[in-house]
Amino acid sequence: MVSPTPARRLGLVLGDQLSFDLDLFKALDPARDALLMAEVHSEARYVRHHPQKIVLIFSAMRHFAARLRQRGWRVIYVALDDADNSGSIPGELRRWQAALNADQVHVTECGEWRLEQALREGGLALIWHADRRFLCSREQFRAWAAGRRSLRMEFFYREMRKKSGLLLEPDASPCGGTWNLDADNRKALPKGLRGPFQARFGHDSITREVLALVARCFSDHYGSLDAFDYPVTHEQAQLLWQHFLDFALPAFGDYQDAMADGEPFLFHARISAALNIGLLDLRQLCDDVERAYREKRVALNAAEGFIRQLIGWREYVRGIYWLRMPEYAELNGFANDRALPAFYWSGATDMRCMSQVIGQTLELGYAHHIQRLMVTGNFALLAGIAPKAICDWYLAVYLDAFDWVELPNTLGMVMHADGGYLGSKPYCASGRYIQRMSDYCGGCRYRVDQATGNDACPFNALYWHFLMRHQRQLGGNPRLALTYRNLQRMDEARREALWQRGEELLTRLDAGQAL
Ligand code: DLZ
Ligand code: SF4
Repeated sequence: MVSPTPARRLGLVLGDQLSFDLDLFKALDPARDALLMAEVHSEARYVRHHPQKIVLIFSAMRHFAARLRQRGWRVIYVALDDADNSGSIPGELRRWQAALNADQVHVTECGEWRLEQALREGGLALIWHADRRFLCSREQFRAWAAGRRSLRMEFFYREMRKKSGLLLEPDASPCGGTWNLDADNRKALPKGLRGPFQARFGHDSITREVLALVARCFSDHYGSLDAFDYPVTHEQAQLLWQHFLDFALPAFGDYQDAMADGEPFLFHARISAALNIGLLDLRQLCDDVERAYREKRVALNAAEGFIRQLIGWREYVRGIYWLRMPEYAELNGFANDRALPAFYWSGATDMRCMSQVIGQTLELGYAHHIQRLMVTGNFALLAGIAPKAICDWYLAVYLDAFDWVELPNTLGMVMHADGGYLGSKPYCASGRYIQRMSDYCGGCRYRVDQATGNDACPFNALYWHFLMRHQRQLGGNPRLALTYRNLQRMDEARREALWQRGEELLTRLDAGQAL
């Protein structure tokens, strides 16, 4: 008797899961199972993603589907404009499960609580696989966090160094005798020093087709398509990575926090989007950087600074996200309710630092961490923007932004809206910080050395206004003790003038005026 052909199983591969190492590929069999990849309006529109982000994901998905087919997989690829496209991931999964009569549906943990919830409630029994592209699983983080009073990144980071064995001496002590060289990552840029030339990637026929599709379907989204030059395959991502190792990593350590006019990248790797969608592998990156240090091609502050971002901060924020969602997204510790100023979508402001960072964001879908934290983020914090509004902005405009990484960074680190759960003090700063770490102020219509008057840098009065209006919450924070002492030492007239200038700036924002 001939046994019946087993029913086909179906595996879902999302647009940020483009890795050949997914467990799902090991659980399924190319000879009889099928994979589903789908371009859907709901994912592209739940915030108005930068058009280049949609191009990156669709083009990388199409390239990955082709590679999977070359490896013998049957891939059902649903393009955005396919006639029967239901428009959502759960919808496509239901449609294809029924069409194939699949008896099992396999999925990998999602990067976003929202989508994972939609899949869990989507009416199908699913077989879930862990996302092993991270060093620390959700469960391991939960176990680390359990019973701790304070979840400081520094202690988590040390655990990850020990777990990975990265940058350790044979006796398991940290290379160089100290775990964290953050203090050696803050040099201001010497005048005239520029970042290296950029690795740029041209468009093949797949990317050209996607560019046309996105231009047609997402003309209502903010951001330009013109400069799209990002890697869309694993091979291209490797070239971008190699370029960083050769040309930028040696200076990355010193100038990690520096900013300069007309220099969107400086010595940053620009690999975060490729890493977050699966085109690069975390362990390989860390091993390559460690090797560069051991072979004396780069200094320890560069190697440690880079590895800390990857196995420290990046893994830590992911852990926090899955520990605290969904209520984390609702936190609003300062009860902010101000709308996002329109210039976040245009760059049309006289504040040079803001117009530079927003301008490059709209042009490239990129800004580096200090630009995000200390310019656009700092302004949103000082101006009391509603956390949801600024979080959605970051999620939309950056090519590398997915909720698991964007939300804790913005809501927690930038906005301090979680009441200090993630950071022990808000990263509030006056124009002086921006002046020290950049050359933006030289080309600005505002005077960074003034805090009151029409020409005064808006960051200055807003900084003091922020501290005054939240004195009840922040006044007892030991890390702000010196700052509050300085405020106390000011004479009353000065404090009043700063408050009034802050009020005037906020009133102008509320009236929809640019600054
Ligand atoms: C960001 C994104 C976009 C724009 N489009 C798609 C898509 O059409 N299909 C898809 O599978 N994934 C897309 N993504 C990535 C998903 O939004 C991402 O998987 C979730 O946000 C979870 O991280
Ligand atoms: Fe930014 Fe103020 Fe400097 Fe102008 S003066 S660039 S607004 S920090």
